[in-house]
Amino acid sequence: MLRKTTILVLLLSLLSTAALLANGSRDSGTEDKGKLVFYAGLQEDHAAMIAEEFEAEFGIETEFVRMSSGEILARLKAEKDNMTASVWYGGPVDGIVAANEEGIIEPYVSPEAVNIREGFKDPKGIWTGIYIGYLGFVGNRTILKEKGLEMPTSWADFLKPEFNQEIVVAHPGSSGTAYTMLATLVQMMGEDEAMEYFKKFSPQVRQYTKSGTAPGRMAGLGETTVGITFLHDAIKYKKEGYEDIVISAPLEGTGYEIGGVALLKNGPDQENGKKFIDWVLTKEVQEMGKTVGSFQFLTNKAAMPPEEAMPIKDTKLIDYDFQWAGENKKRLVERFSIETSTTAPTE
Ligand code: S7P
Repeated sequence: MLRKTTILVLLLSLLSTAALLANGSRDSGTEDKGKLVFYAGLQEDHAAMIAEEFEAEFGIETEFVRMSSGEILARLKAEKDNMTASVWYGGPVDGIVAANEEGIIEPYVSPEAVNIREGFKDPKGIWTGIYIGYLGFVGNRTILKEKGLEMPTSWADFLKPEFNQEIVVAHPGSSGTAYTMLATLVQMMGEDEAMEYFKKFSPQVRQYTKSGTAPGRMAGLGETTVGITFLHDAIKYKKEGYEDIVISAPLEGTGYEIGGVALLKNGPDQENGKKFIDWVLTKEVQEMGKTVGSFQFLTNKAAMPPEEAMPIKDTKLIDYDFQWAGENKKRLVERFSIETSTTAPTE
């Protein structure tokens, strides 16, 4: 009898271990694990997938708000004394450096940061890189052909008379993508020369959008002839079926983003925020991006870059200074807006 009971107990414990393994480490408990709110600077579908997966993994109720980088910064400044979110997730790290200048970032060196490639993390833990994206050009093949235009392959091409009112680009006052463009040209040309460039460039622009992802979609829909965007976003839209999309990268060289994650100062759920940061730095979570069409290069040493990014891997990049770009963001955006007599759209 005793032997039978022992065997039964053993069997039951084996079964429950097997059930646990089958579930992975997914949380199935009922204990209250608190909440997490993050502000997302990357694409909405990417943020939604990550929020859902994090909640399923840890049993922590997770919410996010997707905004462009400039909007996140403005919102954090307004909420500084009464923070709603604990984490800034995604978007170029220039924005996080600018937020740190305002005293909004809590330094956090995640134990996972050892697995992030050198040069793609701040040594003091102000930000840690999660992906890398290259800035470039997008166009609509049919419209270019109809208008007898060549796809631009240099920054100088945008100043040609034939591109007058044919360009869509985001405004650096709202968009992290567009600020990457502004800081790139200032680093390549020097500030005064870059501002002269933008004074000539701006009348060529048909529309300034709020987000830097819009020009790619608009080129796909035939709503613009050409635009400036992160190349992985153009690749995403092409893969989603906008087959008329063509891309190119400037021959003189181009800037790039390190998309980052950071802990916010005085956030309401700091421990959950740290757990989230540790988790999003892992190889497995970085590799989830491609399942929703996020084709950036990855920062985790063990992570496999998406195959879709391979055609742009040899893009000529400048030695972009993220610290300088973040520290000078406020001033450069103000000067850009004055020199071009433009403001960031709110819609
Ligand atoms: O998630 C795609 C992605 O291109 O979106 C961000 C991009 O800058 C759009 O944000 P803005 O609206 O601020 O321009 C990038 O960080 C990211 O790679």
